[in-house]
Amino acid sequence: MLKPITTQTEREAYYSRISKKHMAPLWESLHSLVPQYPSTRCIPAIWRYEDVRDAIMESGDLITSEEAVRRVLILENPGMTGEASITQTLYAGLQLILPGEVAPSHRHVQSALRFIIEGSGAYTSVDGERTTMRPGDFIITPSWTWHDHGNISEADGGEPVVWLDGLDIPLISVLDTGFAENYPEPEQPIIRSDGDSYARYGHNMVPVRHVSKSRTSPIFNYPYDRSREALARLATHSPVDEWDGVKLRYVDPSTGGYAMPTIATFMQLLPANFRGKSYRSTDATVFCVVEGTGVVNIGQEVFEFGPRDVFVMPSWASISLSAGQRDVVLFSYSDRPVQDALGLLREERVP
Ligand code: 1HN
Repeated sequence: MLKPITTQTEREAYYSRISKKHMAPLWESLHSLVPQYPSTRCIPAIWRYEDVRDAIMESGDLITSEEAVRRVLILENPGMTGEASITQTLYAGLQLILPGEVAPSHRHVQSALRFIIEGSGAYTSVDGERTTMRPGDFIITPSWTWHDHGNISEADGGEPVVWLDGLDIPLISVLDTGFAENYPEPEQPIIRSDGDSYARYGHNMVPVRHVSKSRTSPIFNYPYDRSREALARLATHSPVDEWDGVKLRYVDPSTGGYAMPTIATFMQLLPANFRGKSYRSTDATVFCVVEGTGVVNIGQEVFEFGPRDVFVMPSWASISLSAGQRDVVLFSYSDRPVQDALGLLREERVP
């Protein structure tokens, strides 16, 4: 015989009693815990460089990079205010370093990428090697490596330099695997000359007895002119993908795998007047415009973009990219290596 159905009031009284024992009824939240498709708090958003540049430069009068440790304005996803997240797993920020400044050396478990946006004179040191930061360069700070940044003096031609930082901060936070420490000096000692890693690993060759010890690429600066040249050649001499234009993935040349273990990075070219078809993917992606102007449709949003703008595509939101009268070049990053490794990645292209 069926028991009489309880009333909502009786159920709520029961929920309240069990909450004191740190228990809750699964049946009230089952649908949101196991969504039919990704339902994220991450929303499409754009940071237009012309709207944010003044605030970034103003931060240079507010605090030194020494005091701030890192003078960065976090790009907060408007759906996740206060969480230092641009997507569920990734962080983005715009960092400023002025001529003559040093951002002191430290290391942490979080992996970082730098994508240089403007200015000249800045350099970053990673694990005993220094590299000059130039606009369009993609630079890696691997997990648990000492890193500090600096800028030459104004007299030597140093300018304010701004770059986009991408880190796996929310991912490391959800896994509770974060450790960090400061280096005893502001700058670490330099033990290899500028360009050493690139000479060893950046020319389709590796040192004869090289064995990969790290999960991160041994190249730590992928210079823009090389990436740009490859894209230009492919756009001119071969058919262009109808969704992506010409899109290349940065690799660890010693394995062919992703350049970073938790973050995938890409550079793509949309030929002038390209009208990209629509696709969606579970790897929420951050884009940074390098060259050209265009339009991106993300979900219900339409954003016009230009050089140095940053925009974000949430998981499973439809996206299509279009170029204006000139070729567009876009850098992008996502947590694709993590989804790939765990068999979670899904993509769909609208024909
Ligand atoms: C960090 O170490 C850097 O080294 C940039 O430049 C941004 C955001 C959160 C935590 C550490 C850097 C960061 C960061």
